[in-house]
Amino acid sequence: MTLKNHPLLITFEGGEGAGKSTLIEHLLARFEKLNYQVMKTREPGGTLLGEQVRNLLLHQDKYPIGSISEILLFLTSRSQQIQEVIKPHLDKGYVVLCDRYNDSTIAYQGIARGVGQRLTQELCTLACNYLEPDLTFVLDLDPKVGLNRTQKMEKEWDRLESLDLTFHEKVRGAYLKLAKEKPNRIVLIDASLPAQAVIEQCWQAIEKRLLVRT
Ligand code: T5A
Repeated sequence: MTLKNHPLLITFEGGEGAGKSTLIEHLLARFEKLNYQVMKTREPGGTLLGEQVRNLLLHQDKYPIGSISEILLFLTSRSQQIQEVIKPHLDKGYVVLCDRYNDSTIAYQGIARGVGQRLTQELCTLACNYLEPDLTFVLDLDPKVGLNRTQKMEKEWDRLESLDLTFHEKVRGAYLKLAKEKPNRIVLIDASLPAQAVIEQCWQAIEKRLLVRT
């Protein structure tokens, strides 16, 4: 099997506990088994600066963060990560699997927080210098189920996870809207299915769109 277009940027989106990290681990192993150069990264984070920004954004409650400041901090992490990690790997022909990207900013800040979809999209475009994913999976899940999954992991909820259910329902609605608007790039996946079924659906979509049998 070979890649039709190579290098590739594949992004993974969805609400809290939708199963992105689990899915990425499995897809990474599949690409490796087929001898592709593949790497995974996450947003916010992925660089020293990005991990500092992640701590500022998610793991503190000492000071408020306004919605525009919040967007600019997420985009600081992304811009740095593109420059330091994503672009250099794409230039070397890697498949890059990225846990969250611009659709997170548009869904969480642009739509759910109410900053505005268009303005947020423009800021994202500026920060990522027009680098769009080749393929995006949106893992769709009832936020009650997703938050319940993260609770079971016994990790401390971060600043955004701790927002009320109405916020997380808006995030879900935002992702559904984006999936409708960008059907060529975004594949909507039912994340309430068992993990193995989610993995298989995503792998099939990758094969269909990006791989050809030789
Ligand atoms: N954010 C981020 C913004 O507001 N704007 C932005 O621009 C960006 C980039 C990131 C936070 O920042 C926000 C969004 C987030 O609030 P994070 O810690 O990276 O914070 O949080 P998440 O990305 O949401 O990561 P989670 O770990 O919470 O969720 P995942 O990765 O989607 O889920 P995963 O794989 O860890 O699975 C959770 C649990 O469910 C199980 C797993 O085993 C695990 O226990 N599971 C399943 N169980 C049943 N069925 C399945 N299909 C399952 N798949 C996994």
